[in-house]
Amino acid sequence: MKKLITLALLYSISTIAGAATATFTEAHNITASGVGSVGYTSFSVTSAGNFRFYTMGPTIDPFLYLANDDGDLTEDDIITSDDDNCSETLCGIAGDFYNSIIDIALGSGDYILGISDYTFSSSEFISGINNNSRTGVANIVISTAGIMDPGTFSAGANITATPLPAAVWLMGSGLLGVLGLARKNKVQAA
Ligand SMILES: [Ca+2]
Ligand SMILES: [Ca+2]
Ligand SMILES: [Ca+2]
Repeated sequence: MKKLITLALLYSISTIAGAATATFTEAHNITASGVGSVGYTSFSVTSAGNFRFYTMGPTIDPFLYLANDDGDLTEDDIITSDDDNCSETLCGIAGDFYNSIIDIALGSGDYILGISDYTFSSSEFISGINNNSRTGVANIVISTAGIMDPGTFSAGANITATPLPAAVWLMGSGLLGVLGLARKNKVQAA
């Protein structure tokens, strides 16, 4: 699972009170089976607020999961999921079915979204492997336009989505490798 998480782009999101509502979109090419049959979008909330997550999948019937991202995706990380609750006005049609939407208040922390074609079980979300009858490009949209608690969200907020370059991941894993090597050498020298 760790491998899939590091393959996903990482976004840092902060809400700025009073700023305009913003959205960020990541496209996933949902394949019929194997790696690629589930799309993941990882993000961090740096400032607690209300968020909206929705799908735009014109050819698949999207199903969306939201989970805490502790680096090891397990069933107990799942916060919620949705299949068909997004209006066609907001999300468009989806493979003759409907898109998904999650409106929720989140505290600061790391999270992960997973999208695939219905049916999409929690164990398939965890494993990253689903067998899909519909395939194609589907978008996960992150927005601060969540309306779960409009009383505290009237001014809107701003998402600062900063995709972490792949080089940072490579550098990170390279650094871990160097550290591991250094430790190994130390043990051998001792
Ligand atoms: Ca976990
Ligand atoms: Ca759906
Ligand atoms: Ca499926």
